[in-house]
Amino acid sequence: MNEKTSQKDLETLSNDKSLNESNRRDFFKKTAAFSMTALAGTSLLSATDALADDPAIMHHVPWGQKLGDPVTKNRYGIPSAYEHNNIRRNTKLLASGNFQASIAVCPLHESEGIITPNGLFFSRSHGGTAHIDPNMFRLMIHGLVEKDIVLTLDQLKRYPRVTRTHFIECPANGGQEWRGPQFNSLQFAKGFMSSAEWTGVYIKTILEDLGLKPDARWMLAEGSDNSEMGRTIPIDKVLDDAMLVWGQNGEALRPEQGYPVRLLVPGWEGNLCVKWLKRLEFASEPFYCKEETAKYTALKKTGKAIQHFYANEVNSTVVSPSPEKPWTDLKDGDLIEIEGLAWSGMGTITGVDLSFDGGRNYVTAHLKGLVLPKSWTRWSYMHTYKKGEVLLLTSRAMDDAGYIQPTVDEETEILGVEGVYHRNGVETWEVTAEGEVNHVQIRS
Ligand SMILES: Nc1nc2c(c(=O)[nH]1)N[C@H]1C(S)=C(S)[C@@H](COP(=O)(O)O)O[C@H]1N2
Ligand SMILES: [Mo]
Repeated sequence: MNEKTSQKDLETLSNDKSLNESNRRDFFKKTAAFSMTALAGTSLLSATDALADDPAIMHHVPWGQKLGDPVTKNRYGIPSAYEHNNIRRNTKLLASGNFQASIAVCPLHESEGIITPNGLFFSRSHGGTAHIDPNMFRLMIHGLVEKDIVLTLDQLKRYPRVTRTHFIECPANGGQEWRGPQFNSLQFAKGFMSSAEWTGVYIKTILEDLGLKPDARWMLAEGSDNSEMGRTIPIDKVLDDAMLVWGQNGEALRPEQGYPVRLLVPGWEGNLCVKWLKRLEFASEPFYCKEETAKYTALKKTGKAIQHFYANEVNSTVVSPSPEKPWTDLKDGDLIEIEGLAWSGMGTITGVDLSFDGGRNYVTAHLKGLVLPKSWTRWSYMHTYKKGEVLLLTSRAMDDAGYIQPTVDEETEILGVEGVYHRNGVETWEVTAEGEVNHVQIRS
């Protein structure tokens, strides 16, 4: 079909009003049948009649009147220009002095499903993003192993690979909000995390090959970036499910995620997932005495601190509505889907409750799609909107380790408000009479 004939055919089609109208009637008939069976008579879109004279359906649309771009235009595809607002964001408030040692938060309000596109993955680095030539990559594995080794990337990739879906969450996610809401934004309040399908090798597989000495109790992982970040991880976790990963959502890791290889410690604090990895050392003692290593502690109300604080506890948030996705366009009687995410670094999400009154009463939400261990789990609840209603939307998740998210009071009773890390008390969005959504904190 050449340009002329296709154009002519399309013109004939779009000028034939009767054809268009009968197509539309068919469409509405089908839609009506769907909503009656699936939604038992309630109206999903009370405003469907607004489509009747819509020029976008009545007239020949501009993008159909000429040939589109050749498929070779973007050899590496990019999102539609209309999606330009779906971006990572930064603020001076979160930058430690400059935008190299900084954080770029994930646009969770635009997230779909349980995977973050690589270009939107939350990024935290203490010394900026390093760009490493994969030919220059070396990984040294030494200490309490039978055989010390220095691997190239190709050698590392010869180990049998596994692919797993896990989130990475900075333990400071929500850490600004101990005393109350700081950000009227889902992206800034909860966006210190993202999720991907990671490909790499279990460290236990490498250790079976090299031989781990029986007195090895700790593993130090060190990065080659400007911050040379080092973290110490107990051997039980290393031998359970820690991985060295080079694949992120079906392609190589992004530079911001530690290209070419990072450590992945599923479910545990994001800072342990050392990026731009260069060294693993096994030892009988933890490495805290060494200057280059650090660990995050949590100061309790009693003045004592929790020293070993690794897994990210069960957590959840409402994604839609949110301050960025308000309900200002809804009409009375509209059926609307409330969606959210739940996650736990200790296991698999077993359920999510949703409250409309700030946590006094709860209904059961429905878990959608894949429900995987140490992964984001998407949940949903269908709600009939009443114009002018004022709601306090609070979600509460549970995991198969037996934990349930605490109330804000339960959490601060134990941990006080001086800390930064491991906040997992329930989060609340206030929906105003106008459908605006605000971040609030409910204390009893
Ligand atoms: N080498 C190195 N690894 C690092 C960091 C770093 O600054 N340097 N930041 C850590 C922190 S604090 C977090 S929360 C995670 C963030 O991973 P991401 O940037 O892929 O989201 O990486 C961790 N790994
Ligand atoms: Mo972090």
